[in-house]
Amino acid sequence: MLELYNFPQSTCSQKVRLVLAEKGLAFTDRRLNAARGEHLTPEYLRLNPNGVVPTLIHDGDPIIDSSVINEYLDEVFPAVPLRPAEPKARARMRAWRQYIDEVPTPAIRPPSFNFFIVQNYAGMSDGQFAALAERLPLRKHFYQRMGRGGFGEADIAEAIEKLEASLRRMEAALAEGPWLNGGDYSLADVSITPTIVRMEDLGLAHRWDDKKHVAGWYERVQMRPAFAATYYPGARVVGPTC
Ligand SMILES: N[C@@H](CCC(=O)N[C@@H](CS)C(=O)NCC(=O)O)C(=O)O
Repeated sequence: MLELYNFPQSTCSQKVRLVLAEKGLAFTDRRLNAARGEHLTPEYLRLNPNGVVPTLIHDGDPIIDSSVINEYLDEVFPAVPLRPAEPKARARMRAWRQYIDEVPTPAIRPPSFNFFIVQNYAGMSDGQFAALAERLPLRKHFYQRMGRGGFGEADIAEAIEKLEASLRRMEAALAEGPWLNGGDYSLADVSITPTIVRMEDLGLAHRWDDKKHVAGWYERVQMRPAFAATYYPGARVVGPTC
């Protein structure tokens, strides 16, 4: 009854896999191959016109956008709740999710692309790369800005500054902790986890050397059984040769 179209290494896919695992929900794992453009076929675009993963199929109906999917899962399968019941606490949780969607989630993309995705374009001509960008419903201009050789220094510096600001915001909130939204693990923690994991994979873990609350939170996150289920072998980024 649940199917998830996803890429093993995509942060947005990992967000949804974390929730499915937290809730103990079985699903058919439909792993797409990004390099082969399996997210851009006419069949897939009928499910998700944005041409991105993840897409959840529930009883035959597609649900798209990882944050929307996660709220949907929490509404439909409430036995293990990941949102506070009290309206103001729920609003705070949503404000976290909004901030995470607007700031660190886009910021992790330029260093990620430079580290392990641009290599996929090494063998392409400029014309082939331009044609690929044209096919992307949501990311055409992002790819055009990036170019075949990756993002430049200014884009990477901006991304790192935004990631650092996000860590500082987390550090302040987690002083009250133990979780981002207070006493209970929630969709806010889920939303930021793949970005923190990716920072570690990109060699940026030193950024929380001086943030003991973030470091402690990350240890607790990794101890949750859902973490190992989400980050199965091959789901972490191990470098430009992966
Ligand atoms: N807002 C969407 C964004 C999804 C998204 O950007 N997915 C990326 C992987 S994390 C993707 O499919 N990229 C395809 C591409 O770059 O061609 C969500 O949260 O689901």
